[in-house]
Amino acid sequence: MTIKVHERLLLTGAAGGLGRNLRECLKANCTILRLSDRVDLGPAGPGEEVMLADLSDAAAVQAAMVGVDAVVHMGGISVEGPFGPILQANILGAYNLYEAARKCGTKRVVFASSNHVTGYYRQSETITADHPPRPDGLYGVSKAFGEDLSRFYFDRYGIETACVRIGSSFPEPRDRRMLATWLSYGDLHRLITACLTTPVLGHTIVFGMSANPVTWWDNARARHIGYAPQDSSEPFREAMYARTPVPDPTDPVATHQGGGFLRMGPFDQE
Ligand code: NAI
Ligand code: 15L
Repeated sequence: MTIKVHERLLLTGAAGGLGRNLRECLKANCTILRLSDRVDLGPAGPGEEVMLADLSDAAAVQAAMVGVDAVVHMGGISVEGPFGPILQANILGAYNLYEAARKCGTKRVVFASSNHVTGYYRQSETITADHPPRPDGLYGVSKAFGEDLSRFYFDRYGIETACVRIGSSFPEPRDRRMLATWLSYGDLHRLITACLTTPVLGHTIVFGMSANPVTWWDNARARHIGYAPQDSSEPFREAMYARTPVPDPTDPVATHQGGGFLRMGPFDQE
């Protein structure tokens, strides 16, 4: 018999690429999986509840949090863009989520942070979770805010959080840069499961990466949660090199960890 670690688990951003992918695997960790997004999710399946909520709406987020033991927070703006939507979804949204967790007694959050918190480090550098943030845009700044906010809610209220700085989580690497940043869906499942099931999480920052042989991130801190990646981008390298041109060595795509995000913006305010 499988022991369900959490009675009710909330997955935000359930309609997104990673949310859709996590939906089935998260059920192994809970009795009831509550799915939330701001867009239609269709009907709830067995063992599921659906509650739509815009993250910028404090009352709606609070309602979605009632009875929830742990949250996998995938919802929000997931790319660089104008500040307005990022402010509402990622900054106000993170505040609403942690306030709701505090009021509802929710114990643990897995926060989908991003490698763009540290995108201004060069690809020639290897960084750890202790390196100061160097966001490569407003999106990265919003994720850095979420990380700091989660630290405060742990220190003040004891809400545990794993900030997972996801690299590039897609079925396969899409460009040469992603050979270093790729997180397979299988390893995504393993990592999120480790964050949810480790007995003591505390507050931690981990890099969401597979066992890629070329990497810019030292993930030693992830060991205490028991994450052991099983996939690697290496099998994709030869075909990737064959079908993509060698990038201009002065282009951020080839020089900085955040790649093309460094070229985005500024944006007109919405
Ligand atoms: P996605 O863009 O496919 O999904 C995000 C979901 O959040 C969408 O379903 C969207 O409707 C929802 N959302 C956006 N604004 C909202 C709001 N105001 N209220 C409620 N819901 C809202 O993104 P994806 O790829 O699934 O990523 C999931 C999370 O992981 C995001 O937070 C993203 O920043 C983070 N991440 C993803 C990476 C990847 O490689 N896929 C890399 C690094 C971070
Ligand atoms: C991210 O933070 C984005 O959510 C995702 O769409 C990718 O662009 C990823 O970073 C990346 O850096 O490849």
